[in-house]
Amino acid sequence: MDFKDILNHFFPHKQLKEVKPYGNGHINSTFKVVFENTQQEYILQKINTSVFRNPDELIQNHINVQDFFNCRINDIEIPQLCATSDNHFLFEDNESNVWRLTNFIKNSYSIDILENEEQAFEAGKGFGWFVKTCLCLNPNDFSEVIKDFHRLSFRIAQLDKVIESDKVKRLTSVKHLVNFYKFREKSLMEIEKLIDNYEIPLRVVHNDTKINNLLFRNEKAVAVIDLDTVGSGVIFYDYGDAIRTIGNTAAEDEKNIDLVGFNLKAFKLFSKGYLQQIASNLNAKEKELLYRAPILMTYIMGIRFLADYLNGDIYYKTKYPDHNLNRSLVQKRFIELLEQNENEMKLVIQKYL
Ligand code: ADP
Ligand code: GN1
Ligand code: MG
Repeated sequence: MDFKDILNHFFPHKQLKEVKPYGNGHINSTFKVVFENTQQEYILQKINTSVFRNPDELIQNHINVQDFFNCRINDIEIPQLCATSDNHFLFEDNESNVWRLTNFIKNSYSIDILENEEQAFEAGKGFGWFVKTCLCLNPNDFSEVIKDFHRLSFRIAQLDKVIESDKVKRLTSVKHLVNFYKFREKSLMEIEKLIDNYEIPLRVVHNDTKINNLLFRNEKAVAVIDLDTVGSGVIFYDYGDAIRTIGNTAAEDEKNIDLVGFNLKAFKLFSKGYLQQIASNLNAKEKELLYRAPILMTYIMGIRFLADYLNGDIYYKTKYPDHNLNRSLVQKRFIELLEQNENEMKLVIQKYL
């Protein structure tokens, strides 16, 4: 089935002008769509159904957020789902591909790496606004689209399993990296215990706050996108995962490890923007331990990239054989830098709480 047929199910009367691959997401296939004689552009996505096995649940989660947000006046947007002419938000083609269409946020762009520190403040404001707006939503109303998505014990077990099978015989070459991660697993598991005891509360959070899931216009945050994983989680997931990319001077997959640095100014500005939105709603435990969130999330992503590498690169999109390995090495280096900056991070967070 071609794009024209697919889009015809959403807009039977519009004439297609252009469809082109767009963005740098690791999961779905994303296209920008332009029709003739209309200013409004669209984002068409083929949902990765190996990752999201139940796309209906993912759409329902998006609708939960969209319906609630649309009853309010917001200065930041989220993407709006477009319905097909028979009133569905998903279209399944005759090859069982599942498609979704949303509005393209006008004149917006995403970045994969911070270009200036003001963007860190804007990102903090954007992601902080998102989680603040979700405070009234009930996590139990959201489906868990990927089971145990940020559950550390699950990610560790997943890594252990691929180490055990060493399916593509890559283990010997990454022993040092495995040891690095193994050395830290016990202390990070303390956070999971606090989540399980409800000392760190479950809220509706975004769950995928890397910098390219936020859109800018004229250097201002204008939209929070990629709502595929929105739902139950803890504040640490969003705050920590955002610092993982915003606080890093290098790209997530930088090959030259010497370029990986901790951008303290960006860390401060992100924290300021984020905590201005949400600080007054955090409990004492969240405030006390927020400084550990960046290490936790960088660790989780680091072992997920490593597990995918050992498993033959089946989950994330990769562009070359060692792509997942490089991603994991960058996370390792960034964890070391976060560890060195732990005291400074604590002070910054205290200041903005
Ligand atoms: P993935 O789940 O694969 O990460 P995303 O939903 O994050 O897919 O989309 C990939 C990229 O496409 C984003 O990083 C962003 O650059 C762009 N994008 C996605 N949705 C929109 C939108 N509604 N308006 C403008 N750009 C978008
Ligand atoms: C994926 O979809 P995308 O590219 O925004 C992944 C995140 C990882 C991220 C690492 C559903 O995010 O969990 O943090 O890659 N999303 C899913 O770059 O697995
Ligand atoms: Mg994305």
